[in-house]
Amino acid sequence: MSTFSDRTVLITGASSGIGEACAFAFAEAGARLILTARRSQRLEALKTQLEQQFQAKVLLLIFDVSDRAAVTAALESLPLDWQSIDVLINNAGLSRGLAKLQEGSIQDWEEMIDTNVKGLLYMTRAIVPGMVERGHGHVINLGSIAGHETYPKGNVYCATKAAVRAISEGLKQDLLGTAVRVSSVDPGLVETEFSQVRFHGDRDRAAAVYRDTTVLSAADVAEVILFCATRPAHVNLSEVLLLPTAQSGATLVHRTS
Ligand code: NDP
Ligand code: 8X3
Repeated sequence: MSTFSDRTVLITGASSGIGEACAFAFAEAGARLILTARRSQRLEALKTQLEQQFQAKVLLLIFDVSDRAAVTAALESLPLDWQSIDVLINNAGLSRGLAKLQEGSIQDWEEMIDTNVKGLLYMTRAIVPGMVERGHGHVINLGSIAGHETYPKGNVYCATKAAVRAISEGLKQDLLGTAVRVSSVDPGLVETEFSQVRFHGDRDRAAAVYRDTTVLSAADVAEVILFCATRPAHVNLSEVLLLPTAQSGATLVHRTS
């Protein structure tokens, strides 16, 4: 029997990057998957691929995590046999802009705060009570090195990831005495669509972030998330800071030229 048979894993932000890589990793481990994001066509294509490659059971929910009513409606629409979520991977998130605070875009700030902090909270608030009731569950939040170290012009993005770190810590405290686990997986540089989103679609500027160095792949991060989720029930990996070998801090990146 595979590790995750009959276990249901909900992944936010599964249409790209780390979330998509988690979908592959958990499908291979035998999980039933609830995949969520806003881009439905991406998710439809992923569902077909996971069904063909792993015979995975996949259910899609298309919604914006920053829209509280949409979160509630999406989760309420789950068929009865999909409602018992065993693992929640709070991955949906983004950075917008890289600017001095005094010159920053308030719209960019609001999008980051609404998605990275409020969206994660809405999902957690809706799903964790069921985990407590059922006596098992695991919340895995995507933090970042940016939650450990603020870097110049990263101000609000770093603040949202510091908030994720505090929320993970607080949730672990509040769940003491239950069997529900909480992990924060905090990567350094990972090559995904992250920088394209940060730079509002400027591909050249995004590519420069990963120039002349070797960063993490989304699959590297998904492997660690799967590792967290497959420890024995009494083991809680609370925080994993996961950096490329070529990175030693938020702004310390070794480049070959
Ligand atoms: P991607 O841009 O590749 O993926 C982001 C995912 O989040 C997409 O699936 C996107 O789906 C989803 N998403 C964004 N906003 C919303 C929203 N409002 N509602 C629902 N879904 C949303 O980036 P990554 O895979 O790199 O990022 C995943 C997480 O990892 C983020 O939390 C990020 O902060 C974190 N992280 C990334 C690092 C990196 O260097 N790449 C390093 C450290 C942490 P859609 O647009 O279809 O809604
Ligand atoms: C993403 C990594 O360093 O670009 O959280 O903020 S970084």
